Amino acid sequence: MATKPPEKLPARPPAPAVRPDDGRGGDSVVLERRPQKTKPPQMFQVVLLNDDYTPMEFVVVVIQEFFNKDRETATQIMLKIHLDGKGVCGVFSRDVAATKVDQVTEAARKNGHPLQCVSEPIEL
Ligand code: TYC
Repeated sequence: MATKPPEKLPARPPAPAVRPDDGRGGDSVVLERRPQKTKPPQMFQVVLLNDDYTPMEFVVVVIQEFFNKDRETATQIMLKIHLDGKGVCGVFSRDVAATKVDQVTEAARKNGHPLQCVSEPIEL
């Protein structure tokens, strides 16, 4: 036996009242600028020191190989170190800087040169 369709549809909940935008920003979203919490990581410059014994050519090759400089730039950096006593070869994160120091020191030692390489935190 078929059921009779209801005579009246059930009452719908009333539509939410939508007020026209009054232009006063009542519903607008405000994005607040929060002070940045994470500081950028400390960076380190890798520095070569001058000495009286390491050949200029060896220093130029080291700067080319480990700091990815072209020959001209590497020569300029080497000459600056030779004249000023030290020079920056690159700026890196802590771990990468430490690896560069190890690689350069090992290459110098293997070749019998006293070349010294250090890393220094960059002050802000
Ligand atoms: N002073 C060295 C020389 O006259 C050259 C040199 C340059 C050495 C840079 C070290 O980091 C250095 N042979």
